[in-house]
Amino acid sequence: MHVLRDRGFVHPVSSEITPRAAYLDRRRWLAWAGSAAATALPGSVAAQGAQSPQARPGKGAALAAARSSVAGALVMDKATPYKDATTYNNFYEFGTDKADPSQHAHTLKTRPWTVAIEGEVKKPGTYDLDTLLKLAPQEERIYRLRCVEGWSMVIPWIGYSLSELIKRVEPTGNAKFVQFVTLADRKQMPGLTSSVLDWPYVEGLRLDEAMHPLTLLSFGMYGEVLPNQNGAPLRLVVPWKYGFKSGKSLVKIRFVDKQPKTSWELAAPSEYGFYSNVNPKVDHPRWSQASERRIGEDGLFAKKRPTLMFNGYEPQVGQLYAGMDLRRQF
Ligand SMILES: Nc1nc2c(c(=O)[nH]1)N[C@H]1C(S)=C(S)[C@@H](COP(=O)(O)O)O[C@H]1N2
Ligand SMILES: [Mo]
Repeated sequence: MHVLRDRGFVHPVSSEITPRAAYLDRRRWLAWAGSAAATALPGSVAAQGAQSPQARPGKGAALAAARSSVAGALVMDKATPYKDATTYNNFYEFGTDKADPSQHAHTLKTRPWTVAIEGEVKKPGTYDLDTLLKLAPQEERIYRLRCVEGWSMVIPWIGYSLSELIKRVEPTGNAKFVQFVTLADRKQMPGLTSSVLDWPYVEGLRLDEAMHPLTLLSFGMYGEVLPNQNGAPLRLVVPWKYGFKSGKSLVKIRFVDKQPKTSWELAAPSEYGFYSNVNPKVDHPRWSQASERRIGEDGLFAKKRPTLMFNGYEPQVGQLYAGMDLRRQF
């Protein structure tokens, strides 16, 4: 992708201004790029609006990516500062405090790494990280991620649609759901001594949710490979769902015919359902879900911003839930 730079003002190349959906995204991206220039990254599409190249924000290896053209993949909100995105985390395998993952996840060994593909597929097997990294072109996508705790972030993720992998392993007609299993190794993960969740941490999606182009298999963020605390070496990012549907450090993807259990459902079935769609109209049993605090931007005492249906991705994903009672199937 190319943009022309003229004294810091960014123009789209006219030949790129099609199709319409991509154009709309690009306009929003340009607005975003302008506001994000201060934290932009060379080699990353987030950098293309920058007036002067800056060092990548972290210490991870660079991961090249092209700007995504998937509809809805580039939100216009200002990106969360890298520091906040990498020090305010939920990764219970390393402890339940927000600062625990950044302090303890250095013990996670992310290579060698394999992901097992099992169940209702014609091509099951064990896929090596290097194979997965090259399976499809890496794209940068600027997604909102909202946690059910009432905070949100905007992160320039790198990865490709999970559908790219799913298509290659050829689900059978019996595959109706996909279960995601994440690493559970006591030697690497001090949080596993706690019984706060059942280990390994598991998540699930309906096959059509898993196939949606916005469902991202992510390997990086902010122009680099994922930091350990954010789910290295690969994780899921499902932008219209609460953060807890986005499993980190995946080791197994299983195609099944029945709705699989998820760790949060098992831990608190009255609070966390299978679907976990962001729905500002349905309160969590213990608090409202109508608003959120943007990490790094909205101070503790600032007015919260309203939470959007499906986290703002309703135009892209609302159809997946047409006819469902979202109060009952929460
Ligand atoms: N394996 C694993 N994945 C996980 C979690 C976890 O505890 N373990 N927490 C989830 C929750 S509650 C959220 S909000 C997001 C947080 O992702 P982030 O720290 O990269 O922002 O990861 C999700 N994925
Ligand atoms: Mo969360």
